[in-house]
Amino acid sequence: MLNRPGQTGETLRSFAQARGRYIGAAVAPGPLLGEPVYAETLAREFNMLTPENALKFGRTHPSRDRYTFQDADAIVAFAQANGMVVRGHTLVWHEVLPRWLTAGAFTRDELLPILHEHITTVVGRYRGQISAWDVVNEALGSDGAWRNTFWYKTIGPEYVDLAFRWAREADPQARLFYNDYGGEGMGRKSDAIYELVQGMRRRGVPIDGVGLQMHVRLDASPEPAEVAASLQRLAALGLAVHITEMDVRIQGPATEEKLTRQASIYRDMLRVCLAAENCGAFVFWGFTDRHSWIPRYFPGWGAALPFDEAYRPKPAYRALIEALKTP
Ligand code: 9MR
Repeated sequence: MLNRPGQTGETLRSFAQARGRYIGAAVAPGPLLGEPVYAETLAREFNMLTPENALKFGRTHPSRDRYTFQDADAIVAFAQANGMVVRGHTLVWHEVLPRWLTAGAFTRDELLPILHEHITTVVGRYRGQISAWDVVNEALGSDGAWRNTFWYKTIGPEYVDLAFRWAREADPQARLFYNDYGGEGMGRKSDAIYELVQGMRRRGVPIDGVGLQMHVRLDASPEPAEVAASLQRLAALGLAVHITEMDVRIQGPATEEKLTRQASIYRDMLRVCLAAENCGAFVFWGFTDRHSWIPRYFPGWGAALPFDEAYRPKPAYRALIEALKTP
């Protein structure tokens, strides 16, 4: 039988805290306010939260002259009430953009002040309350080339540097991250991320770290040694790393055997992070299989998180605890 967590005071949160690391989860306001066990589990197990969607451009800035912060405020208030820190996700991305923006036919000269105002308003509102921001998300494609996004097409690659400078001005205390997927190990994407942030450091752009998303599959996850090497070369640039969106998706029925293999992947990745001084936070993209983006985006896949649909800890949970307990 699985141990009920919490009874012994041995939680992800307590062990992570003891090691001076953050352990976090992406959260949605619906279950946070509507399902007591969701909120209880979060408060018990995590010391960092990331709003999964509530801070995206289309959510906070639905029309040109109107901002909405209700959902993000609820998540930030919950974090504060429970002594947790918040990762802000995300200021500049090519998805979840409102129509007024994408259909506005704005010129470069018009778009720059719009982006500046957006960043100043959103970061400024949570100044001192959001400890780290994913300033730019997924600017590079899977092949490592610039993604030809809404922002890139109109502004050019300088949008990245500008976004970081504006975010720094709006909250000098917040740690600023470039966040992307598929660059956790070594290879083309990882090299492209490295080169991007290396160039930013050289140009004096205020970047503090890289977010490695870590959306992986049971049958395809990065080699721990490669992730270690990737963390190491980012450390050599003076950059922190956060694992920002980890999940391990399983195809078909989640048998005991698959759950055991999933647990090893979680354990291995957390160990690599713990072994690296610059890896300060390890965040899951959700925490319960009851609320996960995976089944919606990958039909036939699921069971990607450390708690099952009934909020019971899975083998992955115990493997994570074990990794945190092992010096
Ligand atoms: O999990 C998020 C899902 O609920 C949203 O519908 C989707 C679009 O906003 O974004 C998902 O989160 C993504 C994150 O913001 C950036 N990295 C990839 C995540 C999974 O698609």
